Amino acid sequence: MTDKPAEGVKPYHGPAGGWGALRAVAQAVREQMGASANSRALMQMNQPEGFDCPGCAWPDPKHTSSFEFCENGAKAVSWEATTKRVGPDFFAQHSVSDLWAWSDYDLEDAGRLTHPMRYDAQTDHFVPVSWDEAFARIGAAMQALADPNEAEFYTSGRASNEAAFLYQLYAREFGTNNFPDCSNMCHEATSVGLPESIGVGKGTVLLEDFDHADAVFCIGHNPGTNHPRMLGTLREVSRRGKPIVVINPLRERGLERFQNPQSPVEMVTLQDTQIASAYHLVKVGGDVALLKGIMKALLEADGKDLAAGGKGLLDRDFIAAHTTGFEALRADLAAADWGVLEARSGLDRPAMESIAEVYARSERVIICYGMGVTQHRHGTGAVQQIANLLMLRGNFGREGAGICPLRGHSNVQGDRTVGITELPGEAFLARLDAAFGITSPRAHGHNAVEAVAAMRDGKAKAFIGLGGNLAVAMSDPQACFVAFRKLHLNVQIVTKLNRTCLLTGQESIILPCLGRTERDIQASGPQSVTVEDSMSMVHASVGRLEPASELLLSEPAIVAGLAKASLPATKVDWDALVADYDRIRDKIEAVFPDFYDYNARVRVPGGFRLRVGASNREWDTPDGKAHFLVYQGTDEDNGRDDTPLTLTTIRSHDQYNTTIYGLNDRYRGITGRRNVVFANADDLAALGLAQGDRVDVVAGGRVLADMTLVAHDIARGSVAAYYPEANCLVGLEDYDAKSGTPAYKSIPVKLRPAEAAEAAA
Ligand SMILES: Nc1nc2c(c(=O)[nH]1)N[C@H]1C(S)=C(S)[C@@H](COP(=O)(O)OP(=O)(O)OC[C@H]3O[C@@H](n4cnc5c(=O)[nH]c(N)nc54)[C@H](O)[C@@H]3O)O[C@H]1N2
Ligand SMILES: Nc1nc2c(c(=O)[nH]1)N[C@H]1C(S)=C(S)[C@@H](COP(=O)(O)OP(=O)(O)OC[C@H]3O[C@@H](n4cnc5c(=O)[nH]c(N)nc54)[C@H](O)[C@@H]3O)O[C@H]1N2
Ligand SMILES: [Mo]
Repeated sequence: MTDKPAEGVKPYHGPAGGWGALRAVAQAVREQMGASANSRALMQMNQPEGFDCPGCAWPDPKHTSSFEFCENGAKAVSWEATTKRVGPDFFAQHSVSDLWAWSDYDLEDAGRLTHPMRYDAQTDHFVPVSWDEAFARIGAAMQALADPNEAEFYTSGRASNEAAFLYQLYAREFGTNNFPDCSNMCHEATSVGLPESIGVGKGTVLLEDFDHADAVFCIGHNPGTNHPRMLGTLREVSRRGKPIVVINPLRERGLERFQNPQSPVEMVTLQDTQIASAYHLVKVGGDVALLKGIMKALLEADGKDLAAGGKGLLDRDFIAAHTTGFEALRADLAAADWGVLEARSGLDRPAMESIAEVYARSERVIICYGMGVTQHRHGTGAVQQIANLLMLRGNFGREGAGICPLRGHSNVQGDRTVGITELPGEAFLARLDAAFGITSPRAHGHNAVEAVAAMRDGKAKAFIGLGGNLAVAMSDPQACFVAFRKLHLNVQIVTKLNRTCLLTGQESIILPCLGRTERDIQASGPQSVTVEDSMSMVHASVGRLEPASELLLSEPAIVAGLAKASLPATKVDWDALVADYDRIRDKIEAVFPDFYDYNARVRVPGGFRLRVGASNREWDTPDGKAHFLVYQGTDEDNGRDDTPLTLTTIRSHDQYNTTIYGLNDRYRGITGRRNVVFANADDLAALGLAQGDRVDVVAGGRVLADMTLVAHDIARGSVAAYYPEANCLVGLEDYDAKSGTPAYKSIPVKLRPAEAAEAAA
């Protein structure tokens, strides 16, 4: 079969970054902000006195003096600082049924929400409502619940520490630990897996460590799109001549070549920098097998070195002094069969040996990883194999070495730190109770999957979303839609309209809030909020733009309003806390001792770092040691006989999770469309298919209909499609049993000619 040209598909051969990135920023700014004064906002991003970029959680260089350019940060800001507005007129014009037919892109592109709105079922329109009435209606519905555990308190990771802390206080005083959180769909495998391994569920490196690393491994993340400022860091590693080993089923442009928009020389001379020194196309879902193969090769090489009279390749002092479980790991690796590891990982033994060789010869190694590792049925196991690999050579707690999970939302890590968790520990709850004179519930609550299941089963009746778009982000949108429509109360605290807002139940209310970029003035004057990045650095963020509407309230103010209305006998002085966010920070400090001198330390430019024990070889585990942990077998998804292909879901270059900025995916050569499936040309040939063919993607009884095939540089046996469109292929029950993370990136599928295309023919 020969490949047909497919509309909107043309391979991209340039570097990431460069003039293409600058052009894309100019276009985003023009479309969303016009010539408005808000364009200045871009220049205040990630400055000591400015606001924290809502784009990602990659840290800022210590002494940010000049604006650090980032295409996708600029898109995120212009999307929030848009001049388009969605107010009462908009809702009078469009019924909810009409809006439901709009695309996710069109819904958010309509602009910033300006008024609190409530759903009127008689007319099928959202109608304006005063803040007082909105709070009163919500309070009445919350008080009408038979049991506080019928309420779900969802958080998306943009909420500041201050907003998130008040939110968890509200929910716990109300009486539940139901905290479904975007983290449950993201790095939960890290939050659950790393504490068992090293005693802390966070990364252990600082940005400065990249200046000292002798090798960097990048497993399952796509920084050119999702953490663009990280490419500047990787570029420096590459220019120091240090290897960067990439493990990813797709050849991602940003991990191959980068033209730094910060470098006048590269921009003017059109030179670029090579990023990956070796690029291994692992099979989708094959990371556990690959990591085991690398460790097996390392142990074999170590044995040979010892036999030849060498010192061996392991850090035996570290293993003896700091760890348990080494012998069990060694036995598991010895028993692993090379043939199985090769089949499951898609890489041959020499490839795995070559990775082990780079690892063994590098004194100091950092391993970075993202969603390609966590979103599998074995996500926690894969994270723990990364920790094992690092421990074998003592790559924890020294300069230039450690583990670096790439966090998603700009404050997803901070939200967790200040108490957004469905599994709270007793010590924390006791301190919270003492600080406020309340009695928090002790029973553990729902995570994201459990929350949707409870709503579907009629056990949860109220949902409050502090940001996010859960019904679209979660697995199985059809099940989510049914679940949300059963609610007695659906409250969405958001900046823009999205599909979850349109899932109306008995009482449905949209509460518009200030964004990061905007001024937040309370009784005591202008306020700052604080956030924690991927490297546990806490710093302040101050918005300076004119709010999108004078009716907007800040997230802390909205949470306080909800709490007062839902809890007539509340013990908390909500108004005093909201009047001056320093008081919220004082309370955070009272509950979390790591935040000592919070208000003073956060006023130092650059902020401060929270303690991460493992960064100092202090293991906060029950026995005070780090643990090698065995993963039995390889994984259950790959190489199933009946499903020849495994589908992974990925982000395009023009989206922020469920927010679709545009229809292009520049580095993957896609223009003007998202309904494509990337596949290996040899797999297509073997299946009698070709690029340009229209297919249905089938996973059991689930179908993603009428997609166009694109031949791509992707591992054999692997196919990829965009999130969230492909979420209909993932069942609510498809998740990692240890962490609850949905298996968005290991979906066994088959392809068949599209029924729509056949019907048309
Ligand atoms: N511009 C922009 N920035 C963002 C976001 C956004 O949507 N847009 N989202 C934010 C959020 S919440 C998050 S969590 C992060 C996400 O950042 P990433 O973790 O980079 O997210 P993904 O696009 O899901 O892609 C992960 C990468 O994993 C690879 N991959 C897929 N399956 C596998 C596998 O089985 N094994 C391996 N080794 N690799 C695999 C894919 O090819 C892709 O390159 O980015 C954050 N930043
Ligand atoms: N198939 C598949 N599914 C996935 C993933 C995947 O890789 N594949 N990734 C998962 C991951 S990593 C994540 S994190 C989730 C994301 O899940 P969510 O966090 O629920 O989704 P977002 O798309 O980030 O939320 C976007 C909405 O947030 C609101 N918003 C934006 N800024 C603000 C703000 O400042 N304040 C408030 N209150 N609201 C704001 C806007 O109204 C916008 O519509 O999706 C998960 N789903
Ligand atoms: Mo995420």
